[in-house]
Amino acid sequence: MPALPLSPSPEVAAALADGRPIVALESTIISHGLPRPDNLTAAREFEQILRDADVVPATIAVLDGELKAGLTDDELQRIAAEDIPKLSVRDLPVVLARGGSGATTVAATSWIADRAGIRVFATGGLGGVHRGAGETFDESADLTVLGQVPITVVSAGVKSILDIGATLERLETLGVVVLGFGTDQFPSFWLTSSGHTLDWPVVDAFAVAAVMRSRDALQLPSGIVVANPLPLERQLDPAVHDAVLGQALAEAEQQGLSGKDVTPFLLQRIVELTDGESLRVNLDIARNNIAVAARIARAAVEHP
Ligand code: PSU
Ligand code: MN
Repeated sequence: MPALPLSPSPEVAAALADGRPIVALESTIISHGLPRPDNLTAAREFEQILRDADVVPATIAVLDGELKAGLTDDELQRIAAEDIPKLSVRDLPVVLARGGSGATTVAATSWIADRAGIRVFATGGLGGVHRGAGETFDESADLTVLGQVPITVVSAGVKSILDIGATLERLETLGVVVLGFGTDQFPSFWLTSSGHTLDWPVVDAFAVAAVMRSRDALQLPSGIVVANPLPLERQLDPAVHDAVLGQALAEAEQQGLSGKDVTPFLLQRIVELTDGESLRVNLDIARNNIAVAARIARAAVEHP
């Protein structure tokens, strides 16, 4: 088999060798999920939250034909720049073959993190089944890849721009474990609850680590989604949420957007329509998920 061009940073390589806790971070949230220049500030801050918790950050991306796990500040700046493409799993072979670069989605980040031996990953929200998918077949590869890769990903559920009920059904079909972190409510990203109830709440990071161990013992190939809602007092105002969501969805349809451009367009429009309030909540969510992922990575290392 040809060698995989995967190069963990020295910091990540050392942590892997010593069995110290590591959390993977995705780069599409930086390149396409947050507006410039807040995105670079956020990328640096996300890594710092992990370092402050004694966990090694591994931001994942593809640069010049190499899979990267752990980026230098120069490399973070490249990811935060204007013209970096968004890469899902199916794009990886092409971009590697061409020596190209790009930011990785949840799907691509999960795949690369697993190849690197990293078991825990923090993001904001997952991709999922788009509204109208019955017609368009637009379902994020995040879901299928989480059915194939034994990673634990902490997220605030999926955004209400998607069909949340259909997304939960697909996660069931694909064999993805869904745990509610201190809740039985599946969040809808900006809102604490989507109205969908989960079967399996867990009390803390050690309970998640115990599920990881049983999944490994069962030799299941699939991932674990840890749904981690913001507390009610920090969610987006539901009235504001409902108003802007309808407008952004209508505009995407009027503009005839499809495929991988839909998610970035909706995210950016919602920031504009809420005067930045959705961005504040978005950043709060990412920080909250990263903090929980740090606790899970530590718990998994303490009880391997
Ligand atoms: N959802 C968010 N913020 C994001 C994304 C999704 O709330 O930044 C990004 C993630 O990188 C996710 C990707 O993996 O969008 C999904 O895109 P698509 O629907 O094209 O698969
Ligand atoms: Mn899509």
